[in-house]
Parts: sequence; structure tokens; C-alpha cells
Amino acid sequence: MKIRQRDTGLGWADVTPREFFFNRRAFLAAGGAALIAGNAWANDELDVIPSQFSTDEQPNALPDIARYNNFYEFGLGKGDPARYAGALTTQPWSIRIDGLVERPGDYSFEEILDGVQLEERIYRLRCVEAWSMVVPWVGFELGELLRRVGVQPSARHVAFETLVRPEEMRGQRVPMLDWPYREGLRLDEAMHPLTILATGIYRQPIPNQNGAPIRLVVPWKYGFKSIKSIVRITLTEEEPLNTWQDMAPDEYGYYANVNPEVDHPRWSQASERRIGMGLFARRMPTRMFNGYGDQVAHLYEGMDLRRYY
Ligand SMILES: Nc1nc2c(c(=O)[nH]1)N[C@H]1C(S)=C(S)[C@@H](COP(=O)(O)O)O[C@H]1N2
Ligand SMILES: [Mo]
Repeated sequence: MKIRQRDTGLGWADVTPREFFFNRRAFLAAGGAALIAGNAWANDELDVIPSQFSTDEQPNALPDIARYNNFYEFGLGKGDPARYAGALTTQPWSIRIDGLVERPGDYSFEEILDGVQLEERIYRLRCVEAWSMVVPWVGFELGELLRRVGVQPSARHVAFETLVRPEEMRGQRVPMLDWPYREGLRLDEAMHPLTILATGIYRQPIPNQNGAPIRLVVPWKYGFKSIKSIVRITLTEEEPLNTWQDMAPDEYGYYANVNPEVDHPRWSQASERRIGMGLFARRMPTRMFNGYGDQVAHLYEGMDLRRYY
């Protein structure tokens, strides 16, 4: 997919690409090299500062993060993304930002990152399938981008779409999902400081299988909300339909907040298995809002979270 650059009137349009630095030896020592599906940006280490929003939990090792993935564009198996995502070219990349925004347009990856200070944010990711991991993401607040493009007063939601490119995304050659993969957030969720766009993991460009070159991370929601390889962000008034809600509305709602008290119709959500600790490791209790309740519970005050699952 080729997106033409429109005149956006945005001040950060004519910029030099961000410079990355890469520590090849540390990367090899982490055992990641063989597992990382060729990312075109992956020749540098990112210029990153630590974030106050990190958990103090021990992050999973890079090989675990990069070999056990859900990314249906590359197949259904957990190992398929690591095996096949190397075919994806992530350079050049741009995101169309449209809908109820002041400055709609097609923004290149470089424009989006221009002037942005990337932070390392160690977040838990809890999947609806009841496994979890802790990931040292590198990213910046989605709200920062939305403020820069200007949200119109009538906007209430933010819709996201993943790339459609069946030549490189072999899972898209079968109509398993209604491509493109789509997600949505309420505007206040999207503007919350915990909601980030991630471009890296372990201070390196994000591995293709984890959603290169840019993906959403919403740490208090089930993993499927964290849409990968984003090419479109649309501000809307109506609540957008997301892919899993569309496929199976009784199993997947719009909110998808991590909630140990509301089970998935086919299994319990009360506990989780941390990947990398072995199949026989004790399951740990799942926490309300994945442990981020102090920061986000107020967003849902007065809402019946059984109804709005
Ligand atoms: N485009 C796209 N984004 C996606 C998915 C997908 O299949 N396609 N899977 C989701 C699910 S179910 C999870 S749990 C997380 C997994 O992210 P990770 O592979 O980085 O752990 O990505 C989410 N984002
Ligand atoms: Mo998931």
C-alpha cells in the first residue's frame, strides 16, 4: 500500500528522519537476533528515557516476547508471526489520520516521531487467552499525537486499522478475519497517559512480529485491543466496531478491560499464566484493570462492567 503525502499544513512536515543508535552486541547477547523477523528499521538502538509509568516487575526476556505472538495477519499459530513477519517491509511507512481532526493527512513515520521523546515503559500485557507478559516497550503517548493533529470537539472515539498487504502478510490470503484488523477506543481512553504508541521493545525498533513499525499499547485492556502495524487512525463520533467484536460479539466487547470478575464465555479470567516461567508454573491471580486500577478506574465510574465488557 502506497500512501501519497498530502499538504497537511502541519509544522512538523519537513523534517530529517530521526537518528537511531544500535548496540548490536547487546542485542545478540539477549539471544534475540535469530528470532527477530527482519525489521527495516532495526539497525540502531533507540534514544530513550525511562518513564515514571513503568511497573517494577521483571520484564520477560526478548526471545519470549518475540516468539509467542498473536498476529493473525501472519497466521493463527503463536509461532507464525516470528516465522513469517520477516516478509513485511516497514519502510517507508505512513499513517493516514482522518475523520474529525483539524489537520487530516498522510503522515510519514518520521513526521510522527519528529520531536517526540521516546520513553521506555515497562507494562504488563494480559491476553484474553489468559497468558501475560511484561514488556519494556518504547513509545510515546497517543494523546500527544492526537493533540498535534487537533481533535475536533464532536469526536468521541478513535478507530485504528492495520495494514492490508496480502503479498507480505500471508495470513491475509485467507478470509479468516474481515481485513483490515480494526480496533477502537473511547476518546478519553485514547487520551489517557497510559495509552501509548510503541515503536520499540528493549530499546530497539519493535520486532515485526510485535507490530512494527508502530502499534498501540493499552495496558489495562486485553491484548487484542493493542492493534499492530497501524496505517490509519480515524476520529469518529460513533463507537467503531472492532474486529473481534464483529466476529464474536458475545465473547468480545468494545471495552475489553481486564476484569477477573467477568469471565470469557468459554473460560475463566480469574488467573493468568506468565509466559517464560514454564508451563507448570503456578498461575497468578489476574488483577482488575491488569493492576492499573488506580490510574483508570475513574474512566468507568457508574458503568456496569458486566454489560460493558
Ligand atoms: N493487527 C493485529 N493486531 C493485533 C493482533 C492481530 O492478530 N492483528 N493480535 C492482538 C492480540 S490478541 C494480542 S494478545 C496482542 C499480542 O501482542 P504481542 O504479540 O506483541 O505480544 O496483539 C494484538 N494486536
Ligand atoms: Mo490476545
